[in-house]
Amino acid sequence: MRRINFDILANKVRNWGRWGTDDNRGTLNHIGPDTLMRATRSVSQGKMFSLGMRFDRNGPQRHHTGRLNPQLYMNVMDQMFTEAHPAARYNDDVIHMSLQCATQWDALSHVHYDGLLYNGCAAHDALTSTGTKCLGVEHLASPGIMSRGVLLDVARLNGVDMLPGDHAISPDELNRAVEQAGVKIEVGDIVLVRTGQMRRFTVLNDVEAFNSNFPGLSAECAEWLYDRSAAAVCCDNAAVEHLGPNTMNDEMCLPLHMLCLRDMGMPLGEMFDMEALAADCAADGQNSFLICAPPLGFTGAVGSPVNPTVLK
Ligand code: UVW
Repeated sequence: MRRINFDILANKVRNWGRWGTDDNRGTLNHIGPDTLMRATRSVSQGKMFSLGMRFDRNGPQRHHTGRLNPQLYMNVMDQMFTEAHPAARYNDDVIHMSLQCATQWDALSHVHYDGLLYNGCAAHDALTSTGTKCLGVEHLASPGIMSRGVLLDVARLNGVDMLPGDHAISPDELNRAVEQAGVKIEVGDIVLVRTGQMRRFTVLNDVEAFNSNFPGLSAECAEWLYDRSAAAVCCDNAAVEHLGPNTMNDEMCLPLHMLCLRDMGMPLGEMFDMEALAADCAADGQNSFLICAPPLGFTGAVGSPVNPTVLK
């Protein structure tokens, strides 16, 4: 298929070489001391929120997709340390899971096209069965991901609990959500977009609906994020972007993934549960806060689970 609009957009947002030829952190480089100090100034109330889902066998993955909900096994139970102290015992556990199964970061190596990943890294050199040699999630884990976060509650903007599955969020809608939030997006901010999709899983308990059609960002939002020098974007759905029955027929499959991860170098935060935070923001009118969401440093992994923590 010929690519015209996609390639124009990709050329506009491409950050290759901007932070050096061996850069692995992409737009997280926008987070400097000024951004972090601004983040601390958004903390004034001592309220804390977790945006992480539970990690267990009843997670949002369906069996046929190849992604596995966490399977936890106790491999050591009620074990004695030493016969000298029989009363002192310990327990250990093991987990088998897809790193992408619940609240998680996509590393910059998660997707690619035309044989190249972010910063021009060649897929055939980088990708191996034991992990990626470049752009692994370990580079996002150190020194971590922390910044000022801004909640853009697009569901609330539209006066609904959940946007319908065919809703593709436009850049203009993001502008209106920024106006509603009363905050200007500044260099290095992490943008959190709420669609209400998480409720299809946590409230309606409907795994099919949660995974079928996602309200989410349209591909054009990549340029919006680029223009504002955002550090990352997170959403309460499983792909950040809008996915519906027709979206795979576009010029590019998963266009926002390709533009953000591969061209811009922007990590995507998926399945962030923003419900409690959004209710609080609607109540107190404060839509900016400190967010701390470091992935785990799995060497060579293309993503990582995370338990994002917000402090207001
Ligand atoms: C894919 O399905 C490729 O991506 P994600 O899990 O990031 O939505």
